[in-house]
Parts: sequence; C-alpha cells; structure tokens
Amino acid sequence: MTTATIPSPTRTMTYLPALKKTDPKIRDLILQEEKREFEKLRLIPSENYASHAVKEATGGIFTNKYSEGYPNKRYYEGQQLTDQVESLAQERAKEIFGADHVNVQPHSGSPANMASFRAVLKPGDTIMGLSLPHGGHLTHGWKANFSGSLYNSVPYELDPETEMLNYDMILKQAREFKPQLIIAGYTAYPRKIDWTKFREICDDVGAKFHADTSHITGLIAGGEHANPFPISDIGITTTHKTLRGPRGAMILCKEENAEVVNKAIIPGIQGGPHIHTISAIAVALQEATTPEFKTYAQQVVKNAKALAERLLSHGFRLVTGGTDNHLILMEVFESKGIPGREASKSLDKAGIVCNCNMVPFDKRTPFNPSGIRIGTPSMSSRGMKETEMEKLGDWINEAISNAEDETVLARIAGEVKSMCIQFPAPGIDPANWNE
Ligand code: DSN
Repeated sequence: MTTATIPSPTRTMTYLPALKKTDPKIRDLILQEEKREFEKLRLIPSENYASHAVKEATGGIFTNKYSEGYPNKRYYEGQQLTDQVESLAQERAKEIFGADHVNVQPHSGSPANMASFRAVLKPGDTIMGLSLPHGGHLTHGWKANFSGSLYNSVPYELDPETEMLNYDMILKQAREFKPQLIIAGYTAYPRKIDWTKFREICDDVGAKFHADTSHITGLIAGGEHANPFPISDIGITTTHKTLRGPRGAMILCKEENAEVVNKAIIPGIQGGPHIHTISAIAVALQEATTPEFKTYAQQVVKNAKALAERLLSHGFRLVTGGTDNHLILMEVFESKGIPGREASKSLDKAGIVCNCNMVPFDKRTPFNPSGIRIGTPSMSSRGMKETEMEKLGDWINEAISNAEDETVLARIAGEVKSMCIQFPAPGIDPANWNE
C-alpha cells in the first residue's frame, strides 16, 4: 500500500484563532478529534462526516437568537431572518420526503419521539415498537425510558428463525393488544422495511403508523430505501446519521396532525428552537438533492454488501445472513468466542471504531453483549469503495483473531491510517493541523 502524507498548510491564517486565544485546551481537543476522525475507520452506523457547509451553518450567528414559536408566529421580535431559515428547512424536507407537514425544531431524536407520541397519544395508551435487544430504539417503548413508563409498551420481536421482521407475527400481536400506535424504524436492523405492510397492519387494528427513519433517512433521500412519509400518520428522523446534517431532528406528519405536533414541541416539551442547527439542517437537505448525494447513498449500500460478503468469507455469523441497507450486525461471542465489548475494544486499538451490540435473542447483557454493529456511511462519505471494504473485512478478521496481541493491533492501526489519509474526509482539512 502506498503511504500518503498529511498535506502541508495551504494558507497562513491560524485555524480556530479565537479559540487559540480564549481556550487552547478545548481547541487542542477539537484538533485531536479531527485527527482521530481522519485517521481511523469510523464504522458506527449512526455517525458520519458533516460537510464544511453544514459545520459553518451550525457554528453560525443564529446561535444568538431566540425564536419561540413558528415562522410568522413568534413570541419575540427580530425574526425577519429566522422565519426564512426555518421555512426553507421545512419546505426542503417536505419536498424530499413528501410529508404534508414538517417540524424542524426537535433538539434530537429522543425529544422528537417524545413530542410525536405526546401529539397523538394519551398517557396509558398502548404502543408497539421493536424491542430494544432486537434492534429497536430506547424511545420505542423500553421500560426504563419515558416511552415504556408513560405508555403501555408491548414490544414486538424478530422472527426467531430468520431474525427478520415477521409481518404476520406483528399483525397477530397487534390484533391481540390493539395498540393506538405502531412504530417502525430501527437502530440495528440490517434489512429493508416494508412500510406498506405496516400501514396495512395499522389500518387492520385502527392504530396510528409512526415511522422512525433516523438511520436510513439518507438512503431514502438518495433513492436507496422506500420512503414511508407519504403513508405514515406521523414519524421522525434525526438529521445527522446517513443524512449527514447537524445533530438535530424533524417530525414529519399528515396535515391533520400538524397542529398537535407543533404544540407538542412548544409549549409541550421544548422552548426556543436552535435556529443555527435548523439552518444547518436546511443546508444538509439541499446537499441531499445533489447527484453526488445519490451516488454516496448507492455506495453506502454497495459497501455494506461487499463488507458483509468478506466477513462471511472469514466465517463470521451475520444476523439475518447479510444486509441490504447501511449496517451489519455481527455475532462474535458464539461464533468466534469473544464477547462484543472485547471485540469492539480490540478493533478500536486497530483503528477500526464500531460499537458492541445486542443480537436478537442475546443471552448476554446490554453492556457486554454478543455482537458488534458496523456501518458504511462514514467510509462511503470519504469515497471508499468495495476494494477498501475487502481490505477492511480482512483487518476485522485479523484484529478479532488476535484480540489480545497489541503488536498485531498496532500494526493494523498503522495500515488503517495509511489507507485513511488517502481519502478526503468531508468537513476536515488536515492542512490546518500543521500550523
Ligand atoms: N445512538 C443512536 C445509534 O447509535 O443508533 C440511536 O439513537
């Protein structure tokens, strides 16, 4: 492999000059994080690289402005520009996802889910989401979360044979428990979701259909996964995962739910919106309409499939046997004799950053489960392709097979770095570090 070097400075201006003067410690930590993100293979499927444009908007002047309310109906004056920013974000999201109404104010995914449930449910109503250990989210009804204590949560599970969604099982359970809301959309499910089937199940039992597309919103915008929002009653997405925006969220719903959604956000659970974040969401939505974004979304899926093939060739057991989206859930405890946490720690030492994860029907604990979860969005944003995925599959195998051998892990980390620095990372300019 050829060894690339980190580019030398191309300009004379100091990078982050105000921070250099005011808080050099924080500046140094920011620089170190930039290097970490540049020199390692980032496989956490919910992470990505926000572009320079998204970061400029996130760090922009709108951080100074309070704007409780909604465009043309605010509590404070001085909203000539905030109204335009928020309306642009709303309109762009409506256009891409075909939703009647979009609220771009939720600070992140959990408050978005809290507000969307509050909008259409009463405390004590019954909800059905995928169980957390099967790949669902905390806010989809886990007992320790508001969603499992405020509502009567009756989680559904994956099919024990296929480890996939079994729509007949979900329908049977829905007919038994008659939920007011059924949630579809997951954090660790490697297969496509049939939204039409969920619509039919909801109609059968009179439930509202809630779609949480957080993980796959970039794939939807890029045409690589079906879009639920034209047929769901309500739903949410975070904006920083495959969509590559700032950390934030949106609620997307039918017109009939628009008013209750808006009221659930403010005054329901939030105060002032973060207009700087909303301006960056607008930028990310604009970027998501470009041909480059479509190519990226296609490559995310191609890369996941290529990596899955390589891991299978090394004898790993993949939940469901493979993937057709951006992520792979890999069982390592029973198939390779290493707990998920040890595997993820060893991979981190080898410059490959992922997270340990429960697998369906896991007999181990959430803190030290049987699997690891890996995804291809960040690597695809850097322009890595199938060839790099094959190399990565070999490194993962070597690191897990030599999990306690610091020499092997350090050697792989060096090779990973040599590969990474050949691929530009959106939003990071290594020339800045040499000043
Ligand atoms: N923490 C996110 C993830 O990693 O999938 C979900 O909120």
